[in-house]
Amino acid sequence: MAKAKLTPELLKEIYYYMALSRAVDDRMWILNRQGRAPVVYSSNGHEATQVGAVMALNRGEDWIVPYYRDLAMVIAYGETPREIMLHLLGRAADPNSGGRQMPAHWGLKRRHIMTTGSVVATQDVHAAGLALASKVLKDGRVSLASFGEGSTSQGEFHEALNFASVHKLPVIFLNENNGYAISVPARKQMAIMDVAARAQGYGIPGVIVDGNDPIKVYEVTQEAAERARRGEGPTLIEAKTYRFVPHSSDDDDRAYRSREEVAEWKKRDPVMTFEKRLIDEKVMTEDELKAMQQRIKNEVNDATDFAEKAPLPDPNTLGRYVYAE
Ligand SMILES: Cc1ncc(C[n+]2csc(CCOP(=O)(O)OP(=O)(O)O)c2C)c(N)n1
Ligand SMILES: [Mg+2]
Repeated sequence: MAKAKLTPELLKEIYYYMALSRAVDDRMWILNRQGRAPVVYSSNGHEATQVGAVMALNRGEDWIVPYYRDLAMVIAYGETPREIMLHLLGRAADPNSGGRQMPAHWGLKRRHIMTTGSVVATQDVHAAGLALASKVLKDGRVSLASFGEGSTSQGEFHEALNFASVHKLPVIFLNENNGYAISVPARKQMAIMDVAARAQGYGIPGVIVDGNDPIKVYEVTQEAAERARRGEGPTLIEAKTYRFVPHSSDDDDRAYRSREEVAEWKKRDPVMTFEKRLIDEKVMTEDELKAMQQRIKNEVNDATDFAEKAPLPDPNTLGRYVYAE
């Protein structure tokens, strides 16, 4: 793939996906608090990392193996707000799992989004496997696995990096380091400061990037994708970011982090800072921005209404996707 230029169109598209994801996310929390959605996992705060990264891929062709936190990533990869809401509300037409999986277990064949496993870090070995297939098939595809810093203490993370580096597989390991694994701070999770340092053990590049800047994430991912396509093997990217909301709608983060810490990070809210930058650098006018925000509002309302009216799965189909028919 030729190196894509950071055109105004691309910058606007990046902002659009970030803002759309934030709006979908906010709506999901409201539905949960109203008792209409069972549980919510947010990408709130991670939008720059997730959107910046996948915009540097050949979207819908390359494979992504996301984790529960990746709402903004799957939206930027082509999963529509309607499909997201069908999944959240467990409707029969949910393309992720036909309403079987709990929310935030992504999987969309049409867009090459691999099914999410609940067991953290298994996505790393899945991405390595997909990359091995691409190497054998010579299909030119890159795979990307994303994961939290807590999961890099799991064996699968290390197995995946080792296997991928030995076989020089076209895979990108994207760590979204938000400093916490539910309530466990990173300093209690690992004896080093940076996840990226773990790349040294496998002889591959370990790159640290500001995860609240979508352009920086875009650039390092583009470089990693080019390296992968040249047959030079994997890259570990560590995007330093923060989640603004509790781990899930069932968590209370006041128990383990101060309000001051959250407020400090919020000054660098990726959606707000990128919006300001596009206005300051005259990529967008205030009117254009307002029109885009209105379009987003309409999309979220449409998706919510659509999914709420959609039928639940027929109980007679309970065994589908589990047993052969
Ligand atoms: C192997 C395994 N252990 C524990 C869990 C329960 N669990 C789900 S998410 C999570 C925290 C993961 O934190 P991190 O990897 O930092 O990702 P974040 O949620 O912060 O993005 C844990 C412990 C799990 N799903 N799988
Ligand atoms: Mg984390």
